[in-house]
Amino acid sequence: MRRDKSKNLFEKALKSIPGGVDSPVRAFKSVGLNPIFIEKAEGQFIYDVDGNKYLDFVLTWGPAILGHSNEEVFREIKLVAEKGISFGMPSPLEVQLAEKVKSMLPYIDKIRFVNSGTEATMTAIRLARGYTKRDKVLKFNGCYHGHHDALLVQAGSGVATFGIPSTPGIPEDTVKTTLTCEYNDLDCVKEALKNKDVACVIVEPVAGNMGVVKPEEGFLEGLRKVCDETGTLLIFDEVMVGFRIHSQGAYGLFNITPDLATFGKVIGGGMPVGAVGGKKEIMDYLAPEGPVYQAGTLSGNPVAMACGLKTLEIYERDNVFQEIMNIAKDFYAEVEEICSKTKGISFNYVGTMFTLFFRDRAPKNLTEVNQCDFDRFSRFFKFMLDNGILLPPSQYEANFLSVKHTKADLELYIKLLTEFVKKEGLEEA
Ligand code: HOZ
Repeated sequence: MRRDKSKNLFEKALKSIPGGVDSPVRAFKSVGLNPIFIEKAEGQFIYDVDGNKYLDFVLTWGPAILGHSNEEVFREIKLVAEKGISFGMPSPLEVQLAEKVKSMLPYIDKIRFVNSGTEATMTAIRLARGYTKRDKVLKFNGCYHGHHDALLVQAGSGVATFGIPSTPGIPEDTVKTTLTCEYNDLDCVKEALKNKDVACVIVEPVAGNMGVVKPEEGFLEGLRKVCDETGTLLIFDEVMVGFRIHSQGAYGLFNITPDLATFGKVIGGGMPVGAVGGKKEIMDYLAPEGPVYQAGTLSGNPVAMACGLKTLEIYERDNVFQEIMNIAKDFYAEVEEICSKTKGISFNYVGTMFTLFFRDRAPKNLTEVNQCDFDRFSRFFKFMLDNGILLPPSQYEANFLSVKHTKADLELYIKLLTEFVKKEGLEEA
């Protein structure tokens, strides 16, 4: 497979863009390759500038749950864009998207739209601090909540991929108020909250940014209970998992109601949309109703709102979550079967997200993810890429499925995984 045009573009990009990419996770640096530059994406496939076609498990890092370039969504975007692409004033579409999300997630009384997942979690943290009049926040190692100062501590995603323990540029004083616990360690949380001075616990209810790591039985329930006992707000960060682990997210899957939830990715259908939503009495603390300030010129942008709204309408109408699960069921069972017969591989999946870990047992926290065989992951990534499958280029990331992925597509993944296992001599004797 030749990738000369990508290589040339990357060389050019390096001269004018730091690291040649606009987000570190796109660099294939940790797997020892150059990034591919993309020409177009359709359905379950993505095409690079050299004309190579890949079955896509990155799906723009989650949003493309309908597959790429859905025609109905495109038509809607075009119709809306023809009336103007930004007003800086309220438009009917943001009300419609708010109502749509509320109808799908009944625990949300009010929702504020922003432009990214980072903005959503930043707003949620400020709101929690303003509402509780407490400064400290608690997050979990390996969870990634975007790149704002307060939460870029022991973070997953690119921060873990590139082994960056703490980022220059974030003042010591800022992170003094950020407490961290290992994922699934409820005792650590109880200890941290006992002085009743923590504003909020923010958690990915299923972690996706250290690969898919599941909450152990009782963990989320325990968080809810200890938060209630100590007056701490519980924030579910659903930027990655929203609409992907269940059609009603963590609320639907675990029957636990957070005080606030943050969204991104699927909610914008591929356009820059984030959101924070939750209980009325907390949400009304946001300006102009309340004293906590948050703003954005492009927030609620009509084209982005139209894209998110149409995506969610199709998602609901076509029972997209269930459709994906119908196809994924056998695939997950087959991958589990392969893992049970091999050494050095394990598998975690929840809903439409999965990660294959190069470690004997599926990890339950960041310490365990850090024990994976990263060289083997790099070889796996390259092997799959050379055979026409694009995976996220890091062990610390989740793979995503769309409604366009077919049984045959997933069989190709299984076939290649089986070949890789043989090649690496991983079969159990
Ligand atoms: N949050 C995304 C997956 N971990 C990555 C987005 C990015 O950093 O570009």
